[in-house]
Amino acid sequence: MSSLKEVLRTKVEEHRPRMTNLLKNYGDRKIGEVTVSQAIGGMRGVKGLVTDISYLDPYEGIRFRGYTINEVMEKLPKPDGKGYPFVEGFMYLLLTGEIPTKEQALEVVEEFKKRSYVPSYVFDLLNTMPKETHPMTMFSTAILAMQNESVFANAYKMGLINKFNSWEYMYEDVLNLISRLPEVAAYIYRLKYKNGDIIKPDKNLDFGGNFAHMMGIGDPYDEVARMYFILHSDHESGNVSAHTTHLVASALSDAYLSLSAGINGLAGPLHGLANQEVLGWIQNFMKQLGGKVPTEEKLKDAVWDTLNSGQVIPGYGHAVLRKTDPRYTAQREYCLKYLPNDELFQLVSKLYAVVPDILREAGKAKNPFPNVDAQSGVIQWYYGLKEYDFYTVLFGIGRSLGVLANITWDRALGYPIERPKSVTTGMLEEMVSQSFGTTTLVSV
Ligand code: HAX
Repeated sequence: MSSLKEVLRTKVEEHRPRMTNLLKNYGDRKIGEVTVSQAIGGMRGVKGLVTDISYLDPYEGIRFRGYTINEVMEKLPKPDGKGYPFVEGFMYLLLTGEIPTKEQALEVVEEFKKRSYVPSYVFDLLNTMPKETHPMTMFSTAILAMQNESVFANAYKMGLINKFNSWEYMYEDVLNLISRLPEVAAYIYRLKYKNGDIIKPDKNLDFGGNFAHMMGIGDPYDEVARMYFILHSDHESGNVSAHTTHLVASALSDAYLSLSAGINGLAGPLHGLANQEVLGWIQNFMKQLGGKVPTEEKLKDAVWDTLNSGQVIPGYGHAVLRKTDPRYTAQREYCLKYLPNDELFQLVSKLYAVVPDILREAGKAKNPFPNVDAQSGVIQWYYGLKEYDFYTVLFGIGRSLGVLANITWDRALGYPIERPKSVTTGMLEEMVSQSFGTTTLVSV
């Protein structure tokens, strides 16, 4: 066994008294208020979740365990001769808050390999699904099917779970599940787009390297995979995929049930599916222009046409961020270094030059800047992964790292079942009329 679990155990034991102290001595202290527009408007900005895995500042962007994207990429150990860190070492950081040594990262690499067996019934199930099924549906179905393997569910059935040890069973499921995801995802890809010509895993490779190998894409796609999974891993806990995973886990559902639900949320076009939407949208207006690279004027027309038809510009805007997403910037920097002359990259760059001003002029979006999804398809396309409805599955592998680290800690800290309170529209009307000392509401 790697030292990861023992380090995590120490961290959990150190952290528990902090939570107990807050609850016991400061439980009634207010940390915010909820307005009518927040109650109606998707709880935007309501502080009602606690996580230490990552924090999203509206102007700075994401920090993982306190480290910026650049710091993570720089500080974490890397495979020999490679520029991006081991995904396994990054998982060590998410779980423990500590940068692992190379030796510790390699221990987790071995741990993942030992756990990576995918039961054959998962492949049988995928084989029987209709060919046109969306790959995110296949991915979520495969994860759900593996619930049969849950160590947590089995221990629960046997009456072995209590408040103190439940995180250890969750941890087992989390590591097993993550280590299987690359093979499941690559299988879906090859089954759906490469006539079922499946490539077996190579036990000599790390998470990113093995994924690239099973996808059948040569170097440096292993580097792209490592970068991509790390960038997409976590975005604090209020986004749809993270919150859904946390919510489902709060009912003591195991990691398989919880992650499958979170992946379904990621599959929505306003969330993770936006990365495929960006490519679809670009291809669509390229087709309308007879395949020609559009001029800036034509691009502006296409953006306005989309807005005027009541649709959103995919890859732009964000519920929390108020600047260009640093995950966008990290991928843009990769493109500037390795594929500066790529036609699609240049087109996406041109969009970056025109969309923010148009969104500002349109006057609705609070954040006119690009998010992670505006750029992520470019790199995939360049390395030959042109089946863009698969892009959200890549996002899903990355996102699993963050949300599964979160639910391990949820169990360790004994977070209870989540159950916010709802009110009726009539109650809201009553509350606002009382607060203005009148029973007459403004008529509409
Ligand atoms: N294009 C057009 N209009 C947009 C917009 C965009 N990219 N972003 C926001 N708006 C509009 C909203 O639709 C909303 O309009 P209404 O008042 O008519 O409903 C208004 O601007 C205010 O929205 P907001 O407060 O700025 O944004 P929200 O917090 O409500 O929503 C979204 C955030 C990311 C969902 C939104 O910006 C959007 O739809 N963007 C396009 C889809 C996208 O790229 N999603 C991926 C986001 C990142 C992510 O989660 N990846 O997984």
